[in-house]
Amino acid sequence: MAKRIANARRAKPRRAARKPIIVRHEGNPILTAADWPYPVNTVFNAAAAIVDGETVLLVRVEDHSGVSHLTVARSADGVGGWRVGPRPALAPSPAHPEEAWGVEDPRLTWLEEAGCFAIAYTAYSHRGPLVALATTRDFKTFKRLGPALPPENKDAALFPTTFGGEWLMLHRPVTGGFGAHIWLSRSPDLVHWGEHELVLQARSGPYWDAGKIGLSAPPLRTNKGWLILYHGVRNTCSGAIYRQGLALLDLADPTKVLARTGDWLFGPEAGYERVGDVGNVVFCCGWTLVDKEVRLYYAGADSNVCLATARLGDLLGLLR
Ligand code: M1P
Repeated sequence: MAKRIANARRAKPRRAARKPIIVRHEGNPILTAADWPYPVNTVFNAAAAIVDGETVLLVRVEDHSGVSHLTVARSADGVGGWRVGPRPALAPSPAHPEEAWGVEDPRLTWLEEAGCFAIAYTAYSHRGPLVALATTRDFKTFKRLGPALPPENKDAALFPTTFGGEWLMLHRPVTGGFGAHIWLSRSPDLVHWGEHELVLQARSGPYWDAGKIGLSAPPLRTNKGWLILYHGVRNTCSGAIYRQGLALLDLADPTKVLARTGDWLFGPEAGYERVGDVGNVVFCCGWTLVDKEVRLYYAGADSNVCLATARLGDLLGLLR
């Protein structure tokens, strides 16, 4: 008895469990095919923006032929009460053969100087996936700017401002045998793109982002730098695992990487992230910043739209 009391005295007080940085919404997934006003296979990989105080998602929708289009969903609080458009907002156009197999994975950026949103999306066809651009002011009418970067290229988003009179775009070309990394290109007019530079490389060896990487949500301006969310892929003997990580780019020169997380920020854990059309995937195309809270709209297993939140300060804290 005396020995047990002595042991109890020596026992150190337990540390309080550390709060998770990423908090998944308890109602996840927040949107599924069942919420769609017309028959679809899956809804996933949504771009996000705050428009007139509402959250607007431009959701990738895969129909029952396997081809994707984009549909608008709006919510007053960004969490529930979603109003889904009755028909596709941006669907493959016969005038754009590069979209013949689908319009996929949009990223939205408000272009302050142009007074419109830019949508960078994957146009998919027998020619291969490429980066295409469109603009909109009201999410009802869209102006296509056409292919910006040739195949194979995906996972693109613009910065919201010009740098020395040029627009900058991050994107992910795939090079046969040399990997898939994040590059930056410049344009005077959103149509002609050049001065391509490598920004962030996939790691190698056992790392979570060794298989390939790609930009997730568009760059988010903070007082520490451009916050970058990117996906990393690890190829395993039972398939790929898609996880999300962070990097910080210099505000004045976004080709300079200031910091990058060693560990992934979050990866597939919940059932709706583990199981679906493509299991073990968390894939994010959009986030919003509301009162220092970052809201990540991501897809689980290529089959739904989910929400997770994080304090901006906590995310930046990972990049010190
Ligand atoms: O299945 C996971 C994702 O795979 C592709 O992403 P990436 O080319 O960046 O590896 C895309 O098909 C994407 O839509 C999909 O969610």
